Amino acid sequence: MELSSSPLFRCRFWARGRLIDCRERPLIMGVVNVTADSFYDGGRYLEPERAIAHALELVEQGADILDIGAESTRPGAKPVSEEEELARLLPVVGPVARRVAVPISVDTMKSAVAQAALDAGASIINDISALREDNRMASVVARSGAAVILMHMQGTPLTMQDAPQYQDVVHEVGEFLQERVRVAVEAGISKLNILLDPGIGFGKLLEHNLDLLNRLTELTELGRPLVVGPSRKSFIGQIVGRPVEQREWGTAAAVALAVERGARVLRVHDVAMMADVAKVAAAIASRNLSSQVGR
Ligand code: HH2
Repeated sequence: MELSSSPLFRCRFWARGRLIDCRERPLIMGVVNVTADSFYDGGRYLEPERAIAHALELVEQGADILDIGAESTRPGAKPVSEEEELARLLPVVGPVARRVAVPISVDTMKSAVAQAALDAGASIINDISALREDNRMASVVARSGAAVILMHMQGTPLTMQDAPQYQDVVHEVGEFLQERVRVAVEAGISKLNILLDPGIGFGKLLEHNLDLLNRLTELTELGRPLVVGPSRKSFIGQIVGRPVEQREWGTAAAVALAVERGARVLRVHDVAMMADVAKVAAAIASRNLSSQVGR
């Protein structure tokens, strides 16, 4: 992995002319799933009014960014058509964008959906395929000046949990993300608009998720802000033996340690709770950092 000269916890990115700074504290990205089948909140916010109300509530609770998605990517999920994704997203993104000041991210792998969401006021594209699924995505992002989250995933949501394999998961995820940054920059996306995500639960066994979180600091060497999304995922269920509705405490542990190891954007369902968890973890971790760099 190529080492970057950027300081350990540096975190700044541009999203359509807006500089978003997460050096002082990590940012909380609140999840809004306008889906029927998401693994935790599927079906709850499929109606636009409910999704909009939920988005506004998450901002009230302290979300720094909203991530709105209309296609579940849980293991085994079936892809949603472009028409369906647009029909779910568009009645939500515009009205939310007009009513909140926080940046809106859209979780999509389709360039036409990304373009429509940007037109409706989104400024971050969260592409879990890291620009591999749709070859027009890079140019849509580049032209708009949006920020983009490039996430690691082995396989596709339909098959990714069948038999994930790695020699050294942290090294391989790092190499992959570095290569995707290169591709994005070559397509005209500024490096300053890129965020990176190890893709917790995407083609990974328990041990892989644990290694990624445990050695997250190594990925900070890529020199871009790290997004981490452990919220209520099945690796937590495997450890605590609890169903998805009862995984908030396990999520809190993952969020705290991810922050301590350099995550700067935490993608979570439970915004109020995780905002406090992240703040306390960051306050403790920054004392560490101060003594290391002599600030
Ligand atoms: N996780 C999910 C979806 N999108 N995007 C990024 N960048 N990182 C993640 O870890 C991530 C993501 C899965 O969570 P959720 O949206 O709650 O579930 P579903 O895919 O079933 O809608």
